[in-house]
Amino acid sequence: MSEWLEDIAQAMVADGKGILAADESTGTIKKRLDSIGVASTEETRRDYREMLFRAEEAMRDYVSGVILYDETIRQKAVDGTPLVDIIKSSGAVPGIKVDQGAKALALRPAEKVTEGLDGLRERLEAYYGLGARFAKWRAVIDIADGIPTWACIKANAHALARYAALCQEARIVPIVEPEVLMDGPVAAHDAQECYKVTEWTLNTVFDELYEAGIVLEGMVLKPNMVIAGKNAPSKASPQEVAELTVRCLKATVPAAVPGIAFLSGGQSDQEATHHLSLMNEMGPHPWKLTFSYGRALQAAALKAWGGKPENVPAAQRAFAHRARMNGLAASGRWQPDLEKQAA
Ligand code: 5MM
Repeated sequence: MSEWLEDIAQAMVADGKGILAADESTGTIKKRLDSIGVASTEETRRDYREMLFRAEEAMRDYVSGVILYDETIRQKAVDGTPLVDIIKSSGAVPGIKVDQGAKALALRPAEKVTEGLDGLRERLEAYYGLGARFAKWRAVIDIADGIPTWACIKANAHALARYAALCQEARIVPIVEPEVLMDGPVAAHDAQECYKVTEWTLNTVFDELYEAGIVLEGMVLKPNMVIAGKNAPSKASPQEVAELTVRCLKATVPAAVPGIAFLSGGQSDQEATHHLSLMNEMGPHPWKLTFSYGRALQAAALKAWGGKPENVPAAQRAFAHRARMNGLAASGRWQPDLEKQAA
């Protein structure tokens, strides 16, 4: 594979494919495994992720890249093959989460800033040696009374730009992920409020990326969709979510960015697929629009697996189905009937 940042970024948003976000930190993956009654150990985390990465059809046809966690990028499958090699042999690009989590922002206890810049240059060099060709850093912006503040948006955007510059220096494509939360502690905002905050955030992020000298052709943006909070009194329709999101992105994301890979953020599997498909139906757009889902790509497979080796084929089928639905959505060709046919 080409080692040029621009070529890697293009491969990450290849037609009909998207990114599998499998970079749950130890605390998050524990919650996921708890939900199916499986203890979170190094071995069960490996078994679960090996099941996903060995899902041949899903990985070969619909997954362009996989975001890994530090533990996973160093792990070997049961037969001794490095998990990274399994990903590469499917044709997908291995990537790595390099942020060290969203921590309380000093003097602004209701808000967070993502940490992890100290020592990042050295960590990126090591991850490159382990096979990572892209990285991910997630900033979280919450909406509630009086927040977000400019201080929070500015601090997070600045950190994203410093991270992105270090990545590009290390020949690693940065996924820039500023997430305006739909499932924060309050989450009672409507889609219009989400629009305003997302627009403010993305404008600030692209200002900072410009000042840091980022090559826009060699990055991928991973934003939230413009959507109401989970406790909002009224939800926006799928068509409204798609229209608001495309309008917001057109107003803020330069055309030089090759692709936008959405996070699912707490949407149901089908909602996340439906929204993506509607947005692509409205194309052509200046950039590719695809998925970088965690929960919305894994939930069905996790449930079908249940920690039992005999369930691996069923879990892989569930993963392949979800990946195919999202692959179709990435080219605006998903229809609700396709879900029923599979059921
Ligand atoms: C897979 O989850 C990622 C890591 O989360 P933690 O650092 O909290 O463990 C997360 O960043 C994820 O990549 C994005 O939120 C997208 O996942 P969803 O589930 O929102 O599509």
